[in-house]
Amino acid sequence: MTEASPMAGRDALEKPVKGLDVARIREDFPILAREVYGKPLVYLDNAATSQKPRQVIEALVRYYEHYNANIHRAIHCLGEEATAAYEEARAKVARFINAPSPECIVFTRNTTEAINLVTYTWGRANVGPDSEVLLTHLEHHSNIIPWQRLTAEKGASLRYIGLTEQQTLDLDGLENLMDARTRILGVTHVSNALGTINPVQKLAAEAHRNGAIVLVDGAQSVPHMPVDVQAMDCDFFAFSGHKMLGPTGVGVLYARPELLEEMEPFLGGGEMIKRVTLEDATWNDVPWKFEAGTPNIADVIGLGAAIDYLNDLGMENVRVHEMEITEYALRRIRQMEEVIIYGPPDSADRGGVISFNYPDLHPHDVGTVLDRHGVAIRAGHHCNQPLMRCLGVSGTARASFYVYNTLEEVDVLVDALGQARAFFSNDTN
Ligand code: C6P
Repeated sequence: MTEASPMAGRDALEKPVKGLDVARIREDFPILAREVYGKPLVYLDNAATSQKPRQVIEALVRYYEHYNANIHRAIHCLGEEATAAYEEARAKVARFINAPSPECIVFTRNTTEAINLVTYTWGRANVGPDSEVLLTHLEHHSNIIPWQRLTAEKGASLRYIGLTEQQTLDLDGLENLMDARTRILGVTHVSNALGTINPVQKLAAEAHRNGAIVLVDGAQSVPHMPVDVQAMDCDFFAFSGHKMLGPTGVGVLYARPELLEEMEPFLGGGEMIKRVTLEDATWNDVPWKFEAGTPNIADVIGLGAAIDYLNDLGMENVRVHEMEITEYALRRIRQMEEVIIYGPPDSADRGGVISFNYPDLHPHDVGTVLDRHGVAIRAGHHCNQPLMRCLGVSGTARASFYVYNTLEEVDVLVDALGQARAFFSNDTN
């Protein structure tokens, strides 16, 4: 174990984090004041879910205390206020990802449900026995399982773009990866397991040249960098509010308007209809055609507050901050000779995610020791079992950063990693 002392490393590597006033930001997050096992909480599990600022929590409380009502149906004042706030949140989401209009935005429960909506509706109508669905080895299970189920049901084939040695997508001969049978390419914008940022714009252009459409899983990009779905030229784009300072229970599906128009509804019930007889029904306009039943009103409004918060910070600044934290963490962890780091070497090619392992320690054991030092990371397969198989490991330890993380917290992580090494070395001696 050759770990440098955390503070020595800090002196050698310190670089002021530009872009965000992190001390001020931290004051907005009540949970960051708590301790875990008597140590200050160092929350580095942001790829799983982010913490919530007071502004988002207060938006939820304000809704429940002042204008809690069902939407789109009440003719009273509370119902009108709730409807306006819900639809305003839709408009905020649309502006945040530069969608052409709020009608392109469907609220779901999460990224997973958004992708399932696509496979159940667009997929069932457009994928047949002669079709191929193309995914990548970097996909989260959410962007694998729904396609496995669809292609099995339809007798279609499922293919994957593999990885280079640098654990980026192997796009050599990209033009040969797709052909006229390829109906859709499903690709994650940023890998939750490795942090790899994929060239989604280039992939979308190639897919369109082959007559295929593109679904981008944006669960790990929208919270962390500016996203422009029109510039990306994707057809579907899915993400979750809870990873971007918003409440759990709200996800988003962006779709090109003409696709939403031609797609059948996902779930049936109230809200998604225009006219119902005992025999049949006609559908509501998009996007409400896809939002059956009472939606998650409070949490959608909470997501709107999260977007306000991120807009105030500026997504360019968020990205700069995370790159600096990630770069610093990569340099510090690289000083620990034994630790294997996965994913692209350069912080410019990755989001704020670092996956790593001690070759002889189980990531769960490392995570448990870190937890005792107040450091929350994720350990395991990160819902990427096929990718872990490609890497030849059962799992990794993963630190993931966000707007409130500091260089000092990276030092605590590195110190705790050293403690984990020492703890298990003693254990085996
Ligand atoms: N990844 C992680 O710890 P849901 O659960 O539907 O909000 O998000 C699913 C999902 C889809 N795609 C990507 C790229 C993701 O990272 C996630 C969620 C979390 O990495 C929980 S497994």
